[in-house]
Amino acid sequence: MGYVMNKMDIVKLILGEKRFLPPALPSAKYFSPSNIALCKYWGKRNLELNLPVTSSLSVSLGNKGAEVELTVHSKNQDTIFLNDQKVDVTSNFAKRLIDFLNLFRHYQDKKNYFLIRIHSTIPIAAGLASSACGFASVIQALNVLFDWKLSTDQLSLLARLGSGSACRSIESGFVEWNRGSREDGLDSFGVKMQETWPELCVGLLVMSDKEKKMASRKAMQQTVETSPFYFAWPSLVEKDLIQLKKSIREKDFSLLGKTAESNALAMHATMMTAWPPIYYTLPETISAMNRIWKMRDDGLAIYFTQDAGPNLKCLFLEKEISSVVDFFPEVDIVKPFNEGILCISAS
Ligand code: 2P0
Repeated sequence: MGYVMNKMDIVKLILGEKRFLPPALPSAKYFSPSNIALCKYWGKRNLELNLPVTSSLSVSLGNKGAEVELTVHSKNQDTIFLNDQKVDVTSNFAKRLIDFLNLFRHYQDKKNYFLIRIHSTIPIAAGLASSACGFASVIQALNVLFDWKLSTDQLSLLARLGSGSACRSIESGFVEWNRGSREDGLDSFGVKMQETWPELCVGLLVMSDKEKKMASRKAMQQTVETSPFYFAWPSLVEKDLIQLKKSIREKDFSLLGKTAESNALAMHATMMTAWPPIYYTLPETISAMNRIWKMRDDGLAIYFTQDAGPNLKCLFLEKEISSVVDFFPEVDIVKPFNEGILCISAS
């Protein structure tokens, strides 16, 4: 077998000599939005580089995301604060972040450690893509701090090394992550779609903000290796991506909603048939699904999607906001394309 590339090889390819630059500023801060996949990323063809089996397509969540501030400090290790609480550097959360930062400490023999302040406007690890916006913000802040002047494609590619879905949080709006076909993954990054949809709303229904039972990276691998239905996933995604892009182009909301909802349910079907089985769905999730299906039967155009957690994200148009709030008073509504009112909290 030939040489298999690792993350550091990719960083060297992208940054080249720039990786030895000293910090251009004492500190840098960047906010990246979370993103919700309408067609999911579920399964990797390369575990080390987070290269996906299929392409995926997401919409970003306005001002729901993470702001990361990196300050160069003289200590001999990183210090991390999450929402003003100090994080134990031996925790899994800290380890993933430090491992990622280790890829970029070439200046003066890895001596540049950071004070890292993360402010998240979403519950961490509740299936609301917190790692995606976190890694996207870290790479963006590093780019500013070291004045690397990377392109959005390069930033997306490097964010992917932290967490696959982070490559879809470099840009806002609809973003397609092209799977690419190269072994080094240099053609696998998020690309912003030009189309916007100002009336589109995403309603967050949080059933639980507890840390999830199984990390998605383990869950997707277990699914790929053991589900007898995983073989059907790649061709289903191909069809769903065509339908989603058509729905966005033609502003066909029912096609968008139906495709996103069935794609999420199909992803969960592959997990449920993995061994050991993986169920993120709670009784409260099922009950919310039933209410959404009933609302739809009664003529309201509302659909949902679900990620690696029990929470649902409803999809509907602006004209339905008051009906949705009547049914779900606790809903948190995001308008991804409305820069003026990014977020309406109904509760
Ligand atoms: C997605 N998810 O497309 C899918 C749907 C969860 C369900 O991307 O291992 O945290 O870091 O690449 O990006 C969550 O997976 O996984 C995810 P890694 P990541 O949004």
